[in-house]
Order: sequence, then C-alpha cells, then structure tokens
Amino acid sequence: MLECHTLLSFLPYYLLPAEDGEEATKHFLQELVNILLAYINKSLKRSSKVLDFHYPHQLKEGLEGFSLELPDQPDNLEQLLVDCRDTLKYGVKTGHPRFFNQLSTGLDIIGLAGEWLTSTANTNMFTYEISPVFILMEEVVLRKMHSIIGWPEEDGDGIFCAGGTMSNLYSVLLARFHLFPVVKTHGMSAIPRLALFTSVHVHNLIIVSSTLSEHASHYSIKKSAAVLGIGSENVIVVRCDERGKMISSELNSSIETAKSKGLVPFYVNATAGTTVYGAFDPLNEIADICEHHGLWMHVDAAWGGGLLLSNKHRVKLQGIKRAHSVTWNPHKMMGVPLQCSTILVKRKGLLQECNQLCAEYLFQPDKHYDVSYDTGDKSIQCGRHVDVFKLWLMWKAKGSEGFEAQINHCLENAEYLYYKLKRRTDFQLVFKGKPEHSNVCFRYLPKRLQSILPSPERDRELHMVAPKIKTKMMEEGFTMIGYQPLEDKVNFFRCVFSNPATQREDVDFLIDEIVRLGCEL
Ligand code: ABU
Repeated sequence: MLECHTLLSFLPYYLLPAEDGEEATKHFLQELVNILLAYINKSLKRSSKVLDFHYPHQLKEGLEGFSLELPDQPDNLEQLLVDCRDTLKYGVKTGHPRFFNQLSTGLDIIGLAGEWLTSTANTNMFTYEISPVFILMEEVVLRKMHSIIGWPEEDGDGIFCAGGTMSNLYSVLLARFHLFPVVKTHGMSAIPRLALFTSVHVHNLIIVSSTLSEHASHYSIKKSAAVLGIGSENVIVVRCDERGKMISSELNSSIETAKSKGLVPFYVNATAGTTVYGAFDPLNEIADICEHHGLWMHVDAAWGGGLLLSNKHRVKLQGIKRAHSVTWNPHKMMGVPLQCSTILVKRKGLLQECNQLCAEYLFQPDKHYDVSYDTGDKSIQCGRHVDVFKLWLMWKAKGSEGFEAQINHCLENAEYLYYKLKRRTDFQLVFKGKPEHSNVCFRYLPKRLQSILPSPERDRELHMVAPKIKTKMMEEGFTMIGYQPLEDKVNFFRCVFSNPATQREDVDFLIDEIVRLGCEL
C-alpha cells in the first residue's frame, strides 16, 4: 500500500472515478477533514484571532505561496490541500464567539454536516424524480414553519430560495399576480401604475446621498420594484418612530395620498426585526390597514422570524398570522449555515400559478408519481440548491426547544451589553430603551469628545470614530463589529448576537477592545 504522502503527490485525476482511485480519494478527503477540523477548533478558541486581514492588492499579489491565479497544468493533491488551508487562513472566522459583524454568524456542527451531505448528494430541487427525500423534507419543514406562524398547515405554501432579498422579491411578485394575473402574460403595460409601501428602516439600507442629512432609502423592496418593472420610485417609504417601528397612521395617510394621485396601492411590507435597530413593526395595526384597503400584507421576518420559536419573545411578532406572505431566514437567528431562506405563502397554489411555465423537458405531466411534488415550477429559478437538509437535521438535533434556548441566550447577551453600556459615560446608546431583538446600537465617545456639547462640528468628529476604530480592529483581528449611519444619525456601531458560542466574557472583551482602540482618537 502506498504511503499517504505519496498519494498526495498524485494529480487530482487519480481520485475517483479513476480506476483504483478509492485509496487516494480517502486520504485526500481525510486530510481535508483534518484541515477543516483544525479550522473549526481555531474558530472557537478565544485566544485565536477572528481574522488575519490583508488588503485586496496583497491577496491579489499572492501571500506566502498562496496564489489566486489559475494554472494551465494541474496542481497535485498536496498543493490543493495547502490552497484549502490558506483559503480558510485568510478568510474571516464567522463562527468565532467574537464575530459580531453580521446577522448570520456561528458555526453549527450538525448544520455543517448537513451541508457536507447536501454537496455529496449534489442534486437539484426541481423535481421529485431526482430529489425525492429532499422534496418531502422541504414540505415537512415548511409546514412546521407555517404552523409556528399560526397558519393552517395544510393551506400554506412556500419555497426555499436564495436569501432574504429574493424571498421579498417573491412576495412582491405574488402580490402583483394575485391582484393582476394578466401581468404574467401581458406585462406592466396591461395594468395601472402600482404603489407599494415599506418603512424607512427596513432590512438593508443604503445611503442615497453622501450628505448625512439625506434620508436612508430601502434596499430589497426597492430592488424588487425595480426588477419587476414596477419602478423603485413607486415604493413609498413610510416614517418610523424613534425605535425604528413603522408609524401605522403614516402608512394609512401614505396609502390615501397615493390613491389620490391615481396610483394603485397593492402591497405593504411590514418588518419583524429591522437590520440595524432590530425593530418590530406593529403587525396587527398594519394588518388592519391592509384589510381596510384590500392590500397584500407581507412580513419580512428574515431576521426576527427565529423569535417565533421562543415562548418569551414571540409576542413581538403578534399579528404575523394575518400576513399573506412571510420571509424567514433560518440562516440568521436560527444559526443554520448559509444559505437557508424561505418565502412562506398563505394561499396554496399561488406560487405555482404565478411562476409555472410547464417546461416539458422537466415537468412532464404524465409521470408515474404525483407531479405536484415537482416543485421546481413554483420557482423563478430553474436549478435550485438543496437548502432544506441542514435545517431539517439541526431541527432533529435540537428540537424546537433547543432553538428556543439558543435564541433566548442570544437575546440575553444583547440585554447584558445594553445594561453595561447604559451605565457608562464613554458610550452612548443610539435609541432609548431595551433592544427588542439582539441588536444593540451605540457609539463610543473618546475622552476628547465627552466634554464637548452636541454641535454639527462634534457630529462630524463623532461620525469618524466608528470607521477609525473598525480599521484598527480589522487590522489587529481580535474581534469584528459593524457600523453605519442611519437617516440623520452619524455613524454608530451595531452589535448583533446570533452565535450561540458567544458568552458574556466576549461582550466584555468587545467593550474593552473598543476602548483600547478608540481612547486616543
Ligand atoms: N440581509 C441583510 C444582512 C445584513 C447583515 O448581516 O448585516
């Protein structure tokens, strides 16, 4: 038998399906597993860094033998393993307990196993004939999510899709089709000018002007309107209160105004867990308004949906069952490896009616099984990745109670940070009151700025503090947190907790690190 290192000096074409490739394949994959295990262990060690940051030009030039360039001749297996190790080395350890930068964090081992299995199966979600088990799993998981929302299990529908923005796009598409089915065949010229509504604080914000006084504009709903030919200008942005919740009376008057201008309102996006503040819109009040005006109500619970699994926190989504559709991303608060996002629809059959084109090479009606399980024609994609298995496996491993404990823990961390910051004079909370979700928004005030009274000049200085701290933070690599401005508010940090590995000592570390990096600014 050949030694492992000899096998690794082979070229990749010695691997299966090459004849006698079993041994080389086994060694290669075992070595890869060793690299991944070392990475996982390191990711969870507090003594290791979150990242080893390099600027784009450094990575492009190549570092210590790691080159991004593609060769004409094949590299050997050993080199490929070195490349795998280096790829992880120069990346960001998003599972590290001190990574606070994004809504999706953590590294769930069962979820990871699910992703490995999914890639090994390497199949496509469009038909039952090639994904029998995954298609049925999708049905089971979606039904479970429907029942958690409060919809009758057998009525609902849904699909896994590529992220929250895509889920929201589906919701606008369905709402428009529900009102004007003719649009599918005749396009926008066959229907009147539509208007849709969302709050100024919703998921994914961009600053539309370089001046801070300009308002922040919404991203995913505007993008949907642009993609679907409705026009981003026809998205009407509704004002929020100081906590970032949509003001329902403003929604009502915006609808009336749009009608008076001859537009046809058809859709409202309510948010359960905004990206920056973690705010929950008043869903019952919004549902009343939607019912009154006959509008489609969508709830973007991409971030907040996980709270439905917590008996303590699900009250924040009261009224969600009145929605016509819901976006819920298990890859956020439930900690499922990316990506895992759903669009859930109350009316069964609508996804199919809206999107089906009956391609005969895939969806033959005369197959020997119930072809309603060929769910691919519900989708706007053709090929669709299997996103359900890792979630199904994690649900088996934790039970709903395990998810509940995990989510409660993340919100407890947020509360811990909030109370710590509230007591300090060198930190300033961005909004009053306890966070509703696991988002804590705050500024650090270097000594120099603590004694200066609020003024535009002080704001200009304060605006630069978070980016300066973040630069040093990333260059040193011990932790990572995001920052942004919002509407007229200058840059502030947003700390989010979705990683069950994070403990109070990590929260303490974050505060100390910000002070260490920022005290001289
Ligand atoms: N889908 C929005 C995610 C943004 C964030 O992780 O901060």
